[in-house]
This record gives sequence, C-alpha cells and structure tokens, in this order.
Amino acid sequence: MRLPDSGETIVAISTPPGYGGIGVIRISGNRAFAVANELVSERRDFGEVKSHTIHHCYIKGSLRRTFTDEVLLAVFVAPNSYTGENVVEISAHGNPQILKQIVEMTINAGARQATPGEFTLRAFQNGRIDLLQAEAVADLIAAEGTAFQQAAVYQLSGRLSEYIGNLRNELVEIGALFEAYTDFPDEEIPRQEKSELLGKIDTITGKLSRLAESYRHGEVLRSGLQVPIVGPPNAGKSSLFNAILAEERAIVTEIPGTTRDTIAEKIDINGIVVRFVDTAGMRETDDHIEAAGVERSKREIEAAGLVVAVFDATKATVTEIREFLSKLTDRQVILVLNKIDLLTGFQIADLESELDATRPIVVSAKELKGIDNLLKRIGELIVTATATISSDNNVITNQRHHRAVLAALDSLTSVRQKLEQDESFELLAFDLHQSVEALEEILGKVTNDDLLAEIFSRFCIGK
Ligand SMILES: Nc1nc2c(ncn2[C@@H]2O[C@H](COP(=O)(O)OP(=O)(O)OP(=O)(O)O)[C@@H](O)[C@H]2O)c(=O)[nH]1
Ligand SMILES: [Mg+2]
Repeated sequence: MRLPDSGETIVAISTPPGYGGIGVIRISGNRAFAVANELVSERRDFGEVKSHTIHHCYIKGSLRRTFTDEVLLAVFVAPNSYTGENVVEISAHGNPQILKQIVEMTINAGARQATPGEFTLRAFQNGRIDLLQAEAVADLIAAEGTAFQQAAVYQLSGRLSEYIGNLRNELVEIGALFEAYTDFPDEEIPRQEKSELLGKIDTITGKLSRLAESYRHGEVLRSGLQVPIVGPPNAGKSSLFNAILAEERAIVTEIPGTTRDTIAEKIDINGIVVRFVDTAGMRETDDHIEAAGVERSKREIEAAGLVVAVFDATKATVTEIREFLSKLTDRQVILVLNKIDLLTGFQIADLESELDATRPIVVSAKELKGIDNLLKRIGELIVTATATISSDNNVITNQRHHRAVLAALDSLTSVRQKLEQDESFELLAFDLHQSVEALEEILGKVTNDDLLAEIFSRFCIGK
C-alpha cells in the first residue's frame, strides 16, 4: 500500500455528515493560507496574521457580490498546529451543502481531498505525536464507555509512550554495557556485575509482563463485556432484561418459549460497556423456530465471559439449578432467583441457604426488587478484573501493542538465558536489539508504509 503524498495541501470536512450548529472544514499544508486567501470575499493575507487567531469572514459566492456563508476562520502557523503544518480551520454553518461548496472552492484553489486519518498521519510524520498516540486519537473518537475513553486520553497525552520509551531506554543502556564487554572478549565478566545485569533485566521483564497482562483488561475496556441472560423458559429472563434496562424492550408473556431471537442492549457499569443479551429459554423443543433460538442461546453462552443464569424461584429445584450451573464451570456465572414476590421471607431464606455456595441474588423482575444488587455484583466482578492492572494507568488496549510487548518479552527472556549461560555478548546484543525494536514498533520509531496505511485507513475522514 502507498501512503498519500505528504507534500500536497489537503482539505476535508471534519464534522460528521448532516445538519448541525456548525460544520468545520480543515485545511493543512504549505499552501493552506494561500488557499484560504482565495476563499474569502475580502482581500486578506492569512500568511501575515498571527498564529492561533480567529477571523470573521465571508466566503465568496458563485456570483459577484454574493456570499456562500459567513464564517469564523482560525489560523495555526506551523509547527504549532495539529498536523505540524500550516492549518486553517473554517467554522461554517452546519449545512452539508455549504460545507461541500467550500470544500469544492478549496480544491479549485489547489488543495486536495484528504484521505481518512490523513491529518493525524501528518501529525505523526511531522513528529507531533508518535504512532501509539495517533492510534489513541482514533480510539478516543470511537470510545464507548468512560473507562476506555480515559485510557485513550491517557495514551494521547503521551504518558504511556513515555513509560514504554523509558523501558526501551533502559534496554538500550544494557545494550551499551554489552557493547563495552564485547570490546574485551577475553575478560571474564565479574560475578557482581553479572548479577547486577540480571537484576536490571528482571526489573524490566517484570514491567513488561505487567504491561502484557494489562491487555486482558484493556480488551474489556475496548470491546466491553458480553453478558447473556440465560435459563429455563418462563424464568423471567426477558422481564429481568427489561428491568435492567429500565424499559419494556423485550416481549414478556406467560407462555414459555416467548423469546425466540436474541436481543442485545448496552449499559455502562463502572465505565465499562456491558452488553446484556436476552436469550431463548433452554429446553428441548419440536418447534423449529424455538429450537433455532435455543441454538443461539448456546452460542451466546459459548462466547461470553460472564453469564447471568435466571431461575423461577417458585418452580426451580436445587438439583435442576446445580445441574444447569455445572455446565457453565469454565466461566463466571451469577445465579439469579426470580419471582421472589410470590414467596414468603422464610421460603426465600431457605432457598438462599441451600444455594449459599453459589451466592444467589434474589430478585423480583416484576416488582423491580434486587436489580440493584445484581448490577452491583456485576460491577464488583468488573472491578476485580480491573484490579489486575497496575494503578499507574499503563494499560495496553491495542492488539498491535500487545503483540509487540510479548515479542519484546520473548527476546528479553532469551537475553537472560544466554547471559546466565555465559554466551557471547554479540549474541546477547542481537536478542536485546530485537527487544528494543519491538518496543520501538509500538511508538512507530520503526515502521513501514503498509502498517501506516493499514492503521490510518481505519480513521474517519477529516481527522
Ligand atoms: N410474579 C412474578 N412474575 C414474573 C416475574 N418475572 C417474570 N414474571 C412473569 O413470568 C412470565 C414469564 O416472563 P418472561 O420474562 O417472558 O420469561 P422468559 O424467561 O423470558 O421466558 P421465555 O422467553 O419464554 O424463555 C410472565 O408472565 C411474567 O410476567 C416476577 O418477578 N414476579
Ligand atoms: Mg423471554
């Protein structure tokens, strides 16, 4: 894949399609000011004005003495702009027709339509941000869930890059020591120094391991949690689903086998997007459609890390519940006993003590009792997952970064082994270099056009 020509001046609408209070057009490149001069009806030279100033202007119309729009035009002089180049941002009225006309005029004045993510690509190419930060820009725009948003803005701030950059520098320092020893191949490395080196390597290995480990949580931050609500027909799964969402989303009837297709809705719990899925009740059935629904329920369970299993507390036997749960041993399950409004306090207490080991949550989906406890339990499970990450916010949320950290760890482990076996420093230096390079890939210090094209093609136009 080829990257777009970085010498040209580019233009794009940066606000989403459709009508809005304002619409923003961004122009970046050497000729940004010359292009802007051509757009406005007054005689202006934006190349002469101060950086970071805003100018009230009229954009020329197609006929003499007519206007296209009344706008505010912001000027950013290189290198102090988003892209590091000369940038003009025009805030026009948010009418797609107006924005399109202004873009066309800009192109007629010598700019070219920007490709997706091209402004951010330039920011990267001009050294304003590193590759990890560029990826954080896309994440910040797409983030669902406040926790992922926080991770993205943290990464954009450059602090995760700094952390990784420091680890890289520590590796480079070790490399310099190796080099020094390579110059004196006949000398035995003193034991004291060798154990110091091993200590340094272990510290870095520890940090890299924690970073790699954080991806388990980072993935949940990015993708959210999928939580199917499962159980026998008529247990009140759809009622519980509606109670959680606080809206009548799914159809509820007294007829077992009501829900056929799965329905999913998202809510935010502790900053994580939790996607609840109402499923068809699990039972043997001759009905084709219901059977297809049951198949889907099974697939939902397969894919989920956390399952809410609902039973009708007035009907389900302890044996039945235990048997159902025994099939779900390889994932986290929250047991919910529903319809407690139909039971006495004694009956509820009995059930709870019998199923004590499974920590059941008793609810009435109908009377909206106990729903808070259920959400609280899910919240707790999320927090437990979160606790595995370091308190310093250095969380990997990107698969590419995760792979690179694992590669760095791999090479470093091999450095350690070879050092212990007193292998030659040349061999050690080679492995160490691989480790350094893996970390540099994360930051985009080493990269290639294919990778960049791939990453930036996922951006929206205008960013
Ligand atoms: N008394 C009482 N009835 C409930 C409660 N929750 C659900 N029901 C009733 O139980 C019946 C079945 O409820 P649904 O929510 O459709 O059950 P379901 O598990 O989704 O059933 P299927 O989709 O058929 O598998 C309906 O008549 C509900 O009104 C509850 O907490 N208390
Ligand atoms: Mg249902």
